[in-house]
Amino acid sequence: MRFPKCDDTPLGIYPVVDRAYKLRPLYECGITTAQLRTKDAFSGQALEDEVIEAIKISEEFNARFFLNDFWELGIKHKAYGIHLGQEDIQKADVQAMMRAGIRLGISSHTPNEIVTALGLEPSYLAIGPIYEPISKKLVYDTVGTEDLKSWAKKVDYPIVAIGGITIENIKNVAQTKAASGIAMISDVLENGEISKARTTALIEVFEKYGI
Ligand code: 3NM
Repeated sequence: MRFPKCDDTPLGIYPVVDRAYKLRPLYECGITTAQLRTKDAFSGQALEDEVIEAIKISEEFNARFFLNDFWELGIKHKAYGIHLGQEDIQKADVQAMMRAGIRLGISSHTPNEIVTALGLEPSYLAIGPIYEPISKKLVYDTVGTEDLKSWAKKVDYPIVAIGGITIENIKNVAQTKAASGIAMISDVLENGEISKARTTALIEVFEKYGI
């Protein structure tokens, strides 16, 4: 049994934000997929409230909302999906997520990690870092667009490209036609807040050159 699909339209520009309130301006620009990745900023009830707010806003826009890490809260509040890293999938109750019918996206950085992720038959496979990440230091080599293309050819799952993708280089990633979604943290932001101008420009490039 595999995790549910993400419906037929490409995931598109896929911003990853640290606060729920940042979702609304993204959706107003036409973003249809987003992720909340709060890491250690919240815990307890504050975290749960943030998740509830994010899901509420996302439902208002009929958007595909993925919650990073906190899979139990995602199930409890019926998020569209959960996004987990390779270490998280070892610790999470994959069967519980499967039973809940929630979608699952998994990060991968190497061919071996792709094999591990695909063993769980996820809803999408994130591959990165395509370029040097701006907001996060990773120990992994950059993938680049050539490997993205060749890895994607071997994989029958939607791919999300992530890492160092900006308005300057997104065209190269979109033109690979390998990515259902192109994720980023930094380039939808200006001084830490959502820039509608940047977001709209990114969407335009995806629509012109992507799948
Ligand atoms: N995951 P920016 S790269 C959260 O390769 C994250 O798995 C990555 O941030 C991966 O768009 C990354 O600022 C950071 O480069 C993406």
